[in-house]
Amino acid sequence: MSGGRLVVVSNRLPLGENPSGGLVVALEDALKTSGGLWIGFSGEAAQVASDHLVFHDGASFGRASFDLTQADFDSYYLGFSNSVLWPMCHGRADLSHILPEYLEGYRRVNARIADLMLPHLRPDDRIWVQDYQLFPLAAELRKRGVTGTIGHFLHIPFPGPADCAALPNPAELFEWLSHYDLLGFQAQRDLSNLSESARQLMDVEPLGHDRMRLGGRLVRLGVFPVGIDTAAFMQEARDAPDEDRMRTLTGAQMMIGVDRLDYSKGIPQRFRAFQILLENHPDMIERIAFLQIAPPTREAVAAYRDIREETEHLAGRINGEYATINWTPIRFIHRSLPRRILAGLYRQAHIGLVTPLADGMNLVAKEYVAAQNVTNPGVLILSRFAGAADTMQEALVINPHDPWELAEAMAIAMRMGANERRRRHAALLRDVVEHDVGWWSATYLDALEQAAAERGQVVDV
Ligand code: GDG
Repeated sequence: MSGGRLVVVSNRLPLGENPSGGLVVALEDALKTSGGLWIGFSGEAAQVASDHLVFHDGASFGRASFDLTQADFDSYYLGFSNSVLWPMCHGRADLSHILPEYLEGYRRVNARIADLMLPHLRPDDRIWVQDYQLFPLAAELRKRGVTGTIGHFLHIPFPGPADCAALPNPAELFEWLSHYDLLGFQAQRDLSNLSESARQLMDVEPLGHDRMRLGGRLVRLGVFPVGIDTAAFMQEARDAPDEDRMRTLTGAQMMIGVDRLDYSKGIPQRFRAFQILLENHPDMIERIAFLQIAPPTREAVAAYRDIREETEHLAGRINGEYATINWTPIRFIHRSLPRRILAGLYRQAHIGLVTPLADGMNLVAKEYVAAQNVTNPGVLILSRFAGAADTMQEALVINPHDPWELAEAMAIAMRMGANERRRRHAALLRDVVEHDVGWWSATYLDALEQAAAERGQVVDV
């Protein structure tokens, strides 16, 4: 980055000594070389919200956290972020739960974050805001006199006109967005949804394919598909415990799913498809073992308790019907496993099952590919509704709503010969290696720099 300091703001601050994880790895260099700062929620509930940021040592860049009261956490995070925005962005307006105090809390927390940031900002900072929890942050900073370059990246899908219209405040959403210089999305689909929603709800016409005038301000738009730390994950999978252990344990080929237990991930749909596979292809009985790892998430929200019940019930029913003395069709682990164990499991799995009904990108698809043994790789089954499907066409790309199609894809994957598996995997791996998380952040930051250079100039549009 040629300009000023990079300031990243995200809902959660990566804490602990030597923080790792995809985003940290991607942003560390830019933060380190620019003397940058990362700001986010500490994860701690406070009795009384404090009036300053808390700084943390132990990383190669500056880190500063804010706390939240339980009431703020409930309304801003569980409430407006995850009971209103999340369902609308994933095409599930029917699961939303709109309460006026959620929106108030969301506005209040974003305003407070702006207040806390203000004393630490410099005029030439490049501020990069992450995700849907912080849409109003640029508007709040502008109100407080911040005139520098601010970008946003949305990790989840952007809603189309029908879902935008289901929000309690569609016009306010566009007002929030208008204060960014650059809006980044995972996939072309999201950029198109933004343009179409703005056109239908706000009567705004896009300026070409990558600019829009919102509220009198010029906003640049771009698609930046996020990746993983591919080289590190490949290494982790190679170093993982012995490949044959799992197979001798189960005596069957493994099919794996790894998802937070979220209704957007299509877990019940894949269980139903698996049942159809066993029904239509009885030769698969005792030959395929489905391992679903689904750590709990947002359990205080009712829709998440419902999905847990539905999933456990289905797994129990299918196991009751098909299990033999020697074989359990579905193993469902409702806990988080250590990353290196996960890497080893991906590598041992003959099928990686990634079937969200809607997903910004889906990093599990990329991790599964990176973890494979290149001489005997497994097969990725991928939902066409994951952002990842845009670039991962050599997977078996399926419609997750159609359990018959999905069951057939499982049968095809089970029978696929080594040559075809290698050919498909090589193409997928090329994409995952080339477009890793470092590529993602560098591409976004270049675009933000470009936006900074163009600001102040009269742009001919
Ligand atoms: C959002 C968007 C977008 C899962 N279980 C365990 C575990 N995981 C890790 C996976 C993967 C990550 O969590 C999940 O990432 P996804 O991309 O699949 O999904 P979201 O959490 O919904 O993320 C998504 C992403 O942001 C990035 O922009 O791709 O579309 O929804 O890395 O491996 N990790 C460990 N144990 C588990 O049990 N250690």
